[in-house]
Amino acid sequence: MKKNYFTPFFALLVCLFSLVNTAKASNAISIKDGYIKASIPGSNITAAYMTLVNQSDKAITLQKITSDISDRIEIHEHSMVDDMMRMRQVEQITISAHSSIVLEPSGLHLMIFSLKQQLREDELKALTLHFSNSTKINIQLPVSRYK
Ligand SMILES: [Cu+2]
Repeated sequence: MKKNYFTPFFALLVCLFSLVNTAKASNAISIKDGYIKASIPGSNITAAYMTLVNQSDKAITLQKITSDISDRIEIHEHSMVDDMMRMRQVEQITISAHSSIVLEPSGLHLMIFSLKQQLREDELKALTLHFSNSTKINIQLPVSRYK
């Protein structure tokens, strides 16, 4: 019986290609100045902030955030409505080519709901950022004091 060499070879090619692709994609994005606010005792909600830098010549979209610390992390935006600070969920954040977007306390932020444990100052917590083109980036963010 003739063996089918094509399928495993093709699978290997796909694997190699996706490895190269991932490496390229993660060079395209870098995360700076990230931190998670320590949670206030008794509260299971907090927020994370960071600067998303897109060094590539294509727009990249942050679509989802996952982590062991919570099953519900949303992208939110603060805005002033009738002199009141409001918060609304946004589905995704698109970072244009060669530009960056800042997530900060007065603007866009990651809202972390249903924390599975209290987050204390100086801990490091892992988040996975899921971007368009199936790119995933794992980051470690320091927990800093709540203000
Ligand atoms: Cu929020």
